[in-house]
Amino acid sequence: MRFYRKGKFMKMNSIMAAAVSATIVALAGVSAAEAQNWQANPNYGSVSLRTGFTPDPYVVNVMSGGTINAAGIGGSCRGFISNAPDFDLYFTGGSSLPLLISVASNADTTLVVRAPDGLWYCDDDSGQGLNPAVRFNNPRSGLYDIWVGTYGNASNQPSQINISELYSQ
Ligand SMILES: [Ca+2]
Repeated sequence: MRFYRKGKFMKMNSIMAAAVSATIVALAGVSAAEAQNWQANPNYGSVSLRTGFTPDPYVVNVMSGGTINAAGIGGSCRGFISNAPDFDLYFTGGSSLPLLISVASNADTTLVVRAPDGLWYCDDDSGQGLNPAVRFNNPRSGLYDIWVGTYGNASNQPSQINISELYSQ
């Protein structure tokens, strides 16, 4: 089993990998088989935000979808995503506020986020309607790679990523 964690490449035997995976699930994130490439240039750019940023939410227009089935990441990951991230958030935390990443779309979208801890956090329908939302309490500073997936198929759908410390879409 091979995976990246904290930006460092590691190869582990299956017994160790199983033990690590069990720990990771308990933290609500999952390690990934890396079919998608979090290090690739994001499709729709990037931003650096510091806690207390305005305006809140920070909104990014993207197209959801791609050819990769996010279920291969494991955990609750669903939907079809692109190889490269759709958007990269460089976040500087330090307050008591959460970090909320959500999607607004007329389609059934999903979210895949690779957080600074090197783990993957996914959601399908926790936001408005059939849209996803991911919440990080006491968010770490660092890079959040964000994919917006299309549930059930590879079609590309107009979507907005909302990045907020106050509320999710
Ligand atoms: Ca959904």
